[in-house]
Amino acid sequence: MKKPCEDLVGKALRNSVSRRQFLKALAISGAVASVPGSLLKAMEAGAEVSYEEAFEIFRNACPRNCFDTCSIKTFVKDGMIHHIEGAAESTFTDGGLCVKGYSYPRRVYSPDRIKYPMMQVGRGSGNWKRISWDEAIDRIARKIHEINDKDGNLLSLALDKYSGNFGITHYGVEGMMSSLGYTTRFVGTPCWPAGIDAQNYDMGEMWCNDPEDMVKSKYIIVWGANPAWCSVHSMKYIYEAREKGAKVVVIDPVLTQTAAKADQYIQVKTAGDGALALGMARHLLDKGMIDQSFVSQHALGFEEFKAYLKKNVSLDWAAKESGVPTLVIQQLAEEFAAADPATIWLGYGLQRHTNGGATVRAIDALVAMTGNIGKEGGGARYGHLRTWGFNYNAMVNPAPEGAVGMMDGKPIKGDFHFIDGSKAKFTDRSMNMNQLAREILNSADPKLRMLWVACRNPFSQDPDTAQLQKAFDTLEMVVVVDQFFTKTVDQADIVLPHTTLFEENTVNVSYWHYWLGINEQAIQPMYESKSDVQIAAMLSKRMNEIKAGSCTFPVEMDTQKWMEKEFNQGIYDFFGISSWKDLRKGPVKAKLPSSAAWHDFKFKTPSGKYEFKSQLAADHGHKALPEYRAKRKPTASLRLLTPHSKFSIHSQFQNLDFMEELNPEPLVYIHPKTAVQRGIKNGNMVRIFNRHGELKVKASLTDAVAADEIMMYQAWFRNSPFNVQNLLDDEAADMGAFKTGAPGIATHDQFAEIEKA
Ligand SMILES: Nc1nc2c(c(=O)[nH]1)N[C@H]1C(S)=C(S)[C@@H](COP(=O)(O)OP(=O)(O)OC[C@H]3O[C@@H](n4cnc5c(=O)[nH]c(N)nc54)[C@H](O)[C@@H]3O)O[C@H]1N2
Ligand SMILES: Nc1nc2c(c(=O)[nH]1)N[C@H]1C(S)=C(S)[C@@H](COP(=O)(O)OP(=O)(O)OC[C@H]3O[C@@H](n4cnc5c(=O)[nH]c(N)nc54)[C@H](O)[C@@H]3O)O[C@H]1N2
Ligand SMILES: [Mo]
Repeated sequence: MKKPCEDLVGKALRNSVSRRQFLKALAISGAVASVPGSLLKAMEAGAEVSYEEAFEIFRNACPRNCFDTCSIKTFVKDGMIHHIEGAAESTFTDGGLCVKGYSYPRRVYSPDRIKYPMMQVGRGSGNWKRISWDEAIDRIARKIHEINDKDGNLLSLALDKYSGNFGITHYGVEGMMSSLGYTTRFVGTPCWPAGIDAQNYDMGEMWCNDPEDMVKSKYIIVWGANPAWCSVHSMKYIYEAREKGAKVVVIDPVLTQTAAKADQYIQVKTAGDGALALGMARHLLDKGMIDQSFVSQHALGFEEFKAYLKKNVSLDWAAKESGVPTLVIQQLAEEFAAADPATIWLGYGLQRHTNGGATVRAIDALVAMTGNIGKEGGGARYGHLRTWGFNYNAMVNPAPEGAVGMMDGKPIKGDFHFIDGSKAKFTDRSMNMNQLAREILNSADPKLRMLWVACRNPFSQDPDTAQLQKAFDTLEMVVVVDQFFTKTVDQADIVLPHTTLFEENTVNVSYWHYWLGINEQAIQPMYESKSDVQIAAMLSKRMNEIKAGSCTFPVEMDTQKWMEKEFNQGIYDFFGISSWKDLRKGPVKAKLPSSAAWHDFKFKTPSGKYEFKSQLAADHGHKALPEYRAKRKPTASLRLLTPHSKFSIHSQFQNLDFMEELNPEPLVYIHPKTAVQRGIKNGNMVRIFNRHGELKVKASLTDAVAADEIMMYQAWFRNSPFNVQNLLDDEAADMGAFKTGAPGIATHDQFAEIEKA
């Protein structure tokens, strides 16, 4: 029986066993690719084998869309990955990985990987046939030329790319598109847009304290985030703060693993958090527990906010709307204001609501009025992009001579946005990534003909499967670049095999911590897999062979050279290195003048102050003040939550054998009261349905969820029809368009019915 790597490696690290024992443990368990026989023999005979010398060691970085962006050390023998470790040089990664991270060798060497370019005869038929790279690229290039010849432009060619890999060189996919001409781009993100806009209105930028400085906090509220699963490396700072006497409170509709580890858990009514925050603010006003110097010196509009609270917010109202008793609101507010410093971690789950942006503004206001902004150990922690100042050279390509970005004599409106929302100068057509199905179906002048999907799995991650199927059925060609036969690959005409992180070079930073690391190619690409940028180069070559000058992307691509080109003096200075080569010795941390965001109180808002009252927000159609915004009206009797799982990152990892052993099947979590009313017993198969679709899954009874809610973790179980997206619609969040080009998505404002199957 295979043992999960996490247990073994975790145990080895915890017990500080010698390296030799550690190796032996791994080898004996069969948990990783086999140990070379000679090494094993030597170890068994007790001979001294130098651990470091036995392997070639490479530096890697986990490129997943995750707070932790771990620094990895990869141990290679005879061209095979023997095992991986968290890099000890990063105090954040601290020598350990998460359960997903330790399963990486299973991903690289999975027999399920896409091995060659393939063509599906009849989309959705499963009738795949192997084709050569030349044939695959030729078919794609010819289709692009055909579109250009027919339409006179490439606006019916669209790109859907998001977070499968955040390695910087992967922005070369966007570069490939712009080097073909003006196309259609799906912009925005499903992650965090409402909160980004909210923090921009309040402070002029999304910026957060170094997570490592949470150890300095005296009071930590984790509000709608689940770091015990989604940012495991942050938990050690929370624990350390607690050991030093800090109180930890978790506010979440679900009693999560993070909540289970806190001093206090507050079960809030989903989407009622804004009322809770404003109720706390009102109480602090009544108690006079305001940081007068902050609100008078560094803030704008506090008097107006005060007037709003006095007129519109009562504790009874806040209690009713949030489901949190008035006494608890009072206690929480007083404790938070009395502690110095106190901090709030605002999760991304918290803002995937029709009122998510307004909620984030209300919580920011609470942190600001208690004087916790700009303070080490304080802060309204959401995310940052301060370390992302690369060259993005693979992305910066001019359109070919004569490329058309205009229609009917009118410029095509819309801009392409980088991950931080900053605008590039393309005149592509933008469409909302969070409404992919609707946008494809509604597209006109020109109607979308062709879709390129990379680092993205819409059939697993986007709402309304039925609608998405209809939309894909209207497309003339779908190309997917991926590593596994995902639900989206099922709907492709051509699939191109992509390398894993161990088979290419790139560079990685985080949107949470302040570390930088390179990702070196540790092994030869498996099978015929290639990196996104290499694929772009092949396409460019063929495009130009067919018609010279039709693509400006480089036609040769060495991923290491390309990675090197991402660095600039700004990055070197910020991280205190003189060359990217220094990163071969391990990851480095940015040289921060303070661990606190906004330590100099120079906010980037129009007024230069913290804006309780934001004219910009008002100009964008929102309230100027952080006012409460009512919840979405239910469309079925139970609220449906589909948050992130411990065993997967979205559609990645749950399909691996290790994960199936740990987490063999999907479940729906349902409160015993709700189950009794419907005659459902623990382990029964149930049907969950609403106006969009249905699914069948096994019930697990737990009072960790509220009686009026049900919960399933989103994940891709291979060989299973399970898909939470069957039940979701594409309702937008209130904010997000300002900085990310499209509003966020109200993933957690969804509703469904449940019955015994
Ligand atoms: N119901 C529900 N839906 C959600 C969410 C939720 O909470 N509930 N969360 C949303 C959030 S926050 C997010 S960020 C999105 C994530 O949605 P996606 O960005 O689609 O995320 P992943 O499933 O991680 O990755 C997509 C694909 O990229 C592939 N991939 C990995 N590496 C590479 C590479 O280097 N190149 C290429 N070409 N492909 C690669 C993976 O194999 C995978 O199939 O999902 C959203 N959808
Ligand atoms: N293991 C693992 N780690 C991940 C990911 C993953 O899929 N798996 N995904 C990565 C990505 S792309 C992202 S965006 C982050 C997400 O990281 P998190 O924000 O930590 O995770 P989510 O699951 O999106 O949501 C967090 C919590 O929000 C709660 N929530 C939902 N609605 C509300 C509400 O109205 N009020 C309150 N108070 N809470 C609410 C959910 O119950 C959930 O416990 O994690 C990253 N890390
Ligand atoms: Mo996300």
